[in-house]
Amino acid sequence: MPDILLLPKPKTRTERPRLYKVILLNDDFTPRDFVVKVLKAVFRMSEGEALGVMMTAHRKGACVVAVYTQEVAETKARQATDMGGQAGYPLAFTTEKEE
Ligand code: TYC
Repeated sequence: MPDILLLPKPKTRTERPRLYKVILLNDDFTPRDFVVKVLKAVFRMSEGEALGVMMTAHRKGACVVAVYTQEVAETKARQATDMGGQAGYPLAFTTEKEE
């Protein structure tokens, strides 16, 4: 018979971090190619991925861009929104907690 080591049951469980969606909102003023440029720069998307996300937001009003931990989601949403603001566009990204 092999010896077995009996370890005490851990008393606390490690919780998975809650995830947050970054959402791109449509507007009537930001040029399509500028939205694509921001998606590629901030979210490391390919041209094709960025075009798909931009067109979904354009047609439906909004599109989920990606999911991250809260800190990363809020930082990227702010960076992307600021890129629009600095170019004089109302481009907006928001974050929303995932259920
Ligand atoms: N609707 C904009 C236009 O027609 C393009 C656009 C797409 C802007 C998606 C924002 O999230 C957006 N120029």
